[in-house]
Amino acid sequence: MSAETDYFSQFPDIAYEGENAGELSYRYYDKNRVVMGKTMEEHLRFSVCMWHTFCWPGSDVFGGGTFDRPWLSHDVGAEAAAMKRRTALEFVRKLDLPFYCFHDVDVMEPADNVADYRQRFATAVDHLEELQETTGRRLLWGTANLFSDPRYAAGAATSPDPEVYAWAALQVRSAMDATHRLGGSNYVLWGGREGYETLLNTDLGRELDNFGRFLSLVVEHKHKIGFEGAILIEPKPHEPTKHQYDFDTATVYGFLKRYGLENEVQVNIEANHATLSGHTFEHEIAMAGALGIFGSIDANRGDHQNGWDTDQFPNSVEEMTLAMIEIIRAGGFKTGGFNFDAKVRRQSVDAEDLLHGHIGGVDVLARALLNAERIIEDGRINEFRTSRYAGWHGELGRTIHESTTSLSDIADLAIDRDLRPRHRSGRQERLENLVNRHM
Ligand code: XLS
Ligand code: NI
Ligand code: NI
Repeated sequence: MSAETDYFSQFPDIAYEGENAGELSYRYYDKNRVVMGKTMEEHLRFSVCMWHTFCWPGSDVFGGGTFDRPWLSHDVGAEAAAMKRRTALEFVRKLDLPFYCFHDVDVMEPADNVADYRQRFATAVDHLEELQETTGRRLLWGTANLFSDPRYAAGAATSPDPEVYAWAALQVRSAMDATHRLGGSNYVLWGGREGYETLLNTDLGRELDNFGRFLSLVVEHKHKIGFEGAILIEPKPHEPTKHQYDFDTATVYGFLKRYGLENEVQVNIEANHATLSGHTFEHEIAMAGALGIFGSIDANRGDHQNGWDTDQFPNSVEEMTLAMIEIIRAGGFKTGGFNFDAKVRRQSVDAEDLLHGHIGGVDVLARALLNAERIIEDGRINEFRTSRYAGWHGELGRTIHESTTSLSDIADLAIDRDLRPRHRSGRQERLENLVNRHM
């Protein structure tokens, strides 16, 4: 191994060590342990993201990069890009996690024209194919970055300029073809610039139609190339754009319905995006489950005092347990998984910090899964929930749903029977106590 791939070589391979686990090992994530009929590895399907962990230099809006990573300090040429790819896949192997995720531009050196873009991305994909083979890692999802380049300042699929739209089509076709070739399980679209800054210059109806057209073309391309993974939209209400069209799961569902895509596209729910849209993380999962569009998760957390996407590693066992219960209620992951769309803090400049971030996230989610298993096996919460709706199995409940029943029929039933519904406790405190007993 050359010196450049030695970035993590001073650290051991990370493994499950149980109760007496050292800090650089897993205390709860025992990938082969069977939980509710599946191994932890199959339940959680962990993935490392390229962008925060290998591309972001530790910059913020007030200052430049703080990280001294060898592949970042080089001129960002072909060699640095190759070093980044090698280091990344080796890191995922070292953590013994199955998957990684990338944007097209994360894995290649920059390109500002069509020919360079195509050639450089193709080289990167050849290399990734080789690296997947040698490290035994797989691709959870691929995506195209349609937000960093200045050409996308006014949007990509919602840009007023059709030339920008066509560039976006080039990137998305390339990234979809690459994802397919690399055996990816999903393809993601996050529309960070698909929205507006001011309505004074925005034709909202036209932008939505252009966006709907784009997504229809993506779905058509998926079928054309025979890609069997899921197409996922990642909702976010704002940031970087003032208002983003994919505001939250319910909004995305309405959009999919309007363009006839609700059976073709699912959602990739990010914890911090859920909270930015004024929901809990588990609300977004439950909503996706109820609408039949639950796909995958970007695991992270926000900060309770800050109103932006801080993308920190998840560390609240309680919050993740509540989310895990909803994931299991939604049927668990099929093609999706837990992608760590999370970054270490700007002061966490060492290689070791990247390990602590990921190990912590993995263990918190593993612990949440074990808590969820106990809560579900205890059964009292689900039993209460079921009994709360028991009336819908009775005569009145069934009559309401019969297709021949009218609003007047139901109103007359209320009159004839002189209905006086009894108030019943929702038992919230009891249920919350039951959850806490299993933490
Ligand atoms: C940004 C998004 C982004 C997507 C991929 O807020 O989370 O990282 O996951 O484009
Ligand atoms: Ni994300
Ligand atoms: Ni995000």
